[in-house]
Amino acid sequence: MTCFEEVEKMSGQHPKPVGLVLQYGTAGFRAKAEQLDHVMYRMGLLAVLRSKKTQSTIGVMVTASHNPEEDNGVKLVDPLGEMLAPAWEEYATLLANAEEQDLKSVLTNIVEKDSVNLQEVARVFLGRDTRPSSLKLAQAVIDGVSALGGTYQDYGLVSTPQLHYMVCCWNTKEQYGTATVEGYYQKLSLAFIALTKQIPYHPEEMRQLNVDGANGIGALKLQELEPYLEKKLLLKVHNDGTSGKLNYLCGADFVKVQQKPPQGLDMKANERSCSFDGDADRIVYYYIDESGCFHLLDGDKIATLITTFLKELLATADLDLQIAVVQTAYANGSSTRYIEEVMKVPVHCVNTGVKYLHHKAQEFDVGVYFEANGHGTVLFSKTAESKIRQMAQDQNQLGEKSNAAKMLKNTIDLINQTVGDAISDLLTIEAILSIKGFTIQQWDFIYTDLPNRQMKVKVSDRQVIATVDAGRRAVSPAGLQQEVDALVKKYNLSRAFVRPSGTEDVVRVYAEADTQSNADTLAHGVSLVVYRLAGGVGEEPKLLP
Ligand code: G16
Repeated sequence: MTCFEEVEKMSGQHPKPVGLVLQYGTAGFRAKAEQLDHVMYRMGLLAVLRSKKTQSTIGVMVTASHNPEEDNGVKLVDPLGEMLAPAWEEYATLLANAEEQDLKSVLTNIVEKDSVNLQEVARVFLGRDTRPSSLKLAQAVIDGVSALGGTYQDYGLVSTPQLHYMVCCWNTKEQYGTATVEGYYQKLSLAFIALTKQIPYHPEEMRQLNVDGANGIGALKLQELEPYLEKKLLLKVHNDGTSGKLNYLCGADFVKVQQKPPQGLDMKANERSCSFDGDADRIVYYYIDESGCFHLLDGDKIATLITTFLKELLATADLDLQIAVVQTAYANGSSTRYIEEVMKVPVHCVNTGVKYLHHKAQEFDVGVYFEANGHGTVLFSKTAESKIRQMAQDQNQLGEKSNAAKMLKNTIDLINQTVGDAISDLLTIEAILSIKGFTIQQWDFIYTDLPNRQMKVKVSDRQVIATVDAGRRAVSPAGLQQEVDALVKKYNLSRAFVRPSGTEDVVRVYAEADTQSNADTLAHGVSLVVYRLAGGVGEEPKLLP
């Protein structure tokens, strides 16, 4: 029996719902959990082929991240912990949508087109989030891996960035770190403690941080991490999954989009708080001031803080390394202006999706990338990393210069360079605030966000909207962009765009303007245009009360 015969035999246990068509979107497949069994099985197959092709271990993460608990999804992780290569995203889509009888020929085509040697061994690392559906779907992935003769290691409940980290560790023969969850905690906590070692213990209230775990995996993993932190940081984890529902009225996406605190977190004025998303790859910070006003510090503010810190250290260490920031269309206009004009750091705008930001950031010695939604990290080129490590070890370097190099080295070890990681970002931000002696208010005051609003519009087929210019201009349906432009002209400091989501069945609308009321009215006006010209379904979009 050939290996594909076993695949076909097993595939009967993972039937594809008739007529269902899915696409490998912004971050893998996302759909209602009950529609995904066949996709998981087939992604197990694809991971085996990818592993044979790259002669490396491949990661498969069962998660729908920020989506509602009823959804699920899958993200594939390439050898160095990056997102799956674009050509293989296409294979993933073809495989997921193949009818039962065509499965063998789709697999054969991939093998031939990419010259996959089926005799190679294959190894897959598997992880899952806390959704009730994830265990069963992870079993479907295992069935796929086994049907094609691959081996697997099941890490069970892990955050998405932990799985990325472990794939990278394993494939670099543990040069990047030890490929275990404990190895991850050890590496990050050692770097955090080393980075903050010159700072005396701050009073308890300054070391305390409220964390909204979105009732997901991040809450569990933070509780495991805390003992490693030697009380340098005191984490108060809320929405830890013991009672509430995943991502429901909580989590980074809720806080960012709604611009209000999550439920289940009782904050005192000026207390530092943050939210993770469902698979702990995003983080946003916030606080409430004495007058009860909510202040959000999103991915743009995080990018600004980290870039300021790194730029100062590079200058002190006298290291001539090129630093740049990568953002998307959702970046607040004030942040882009501040980074370019005040900090004099170049900013690049790319399509939404961490895979695009990551790729762009690889072009620089130090590439800081963050989406406004809190998804991001820092990449150091090989040259930058070796220059920094060399200087940090150099016994002849003294004083400020040597100290700066050591801090840069510890930052490299603290940052998860494989992908945006809420836990690693949290520790980096906390270390920087502590070193700089910044309160969250001082961080917030670096620049003032332009008021903005995001809305979602339901349409019958969101693919009727096509965009260019990093998602900032719509080229179809006809007339849509002209109407958006006309609305934007009515307001000061205004900007708006629409794009189809790659993770939810909606069209996203973003608007910013000089006042909150103008941003809200503009977003509403644009939503109505989308509803009218792009086949809106259900109720017309409403202006926020
Ligand atoms: C994913 C991607 C992010 C993207 C977000 C929303 O996040 O990893 O890069 O910004 O989806 O994408 P879209 O606007 O296309 O729906 P997550 O945290 O859900 O994996």
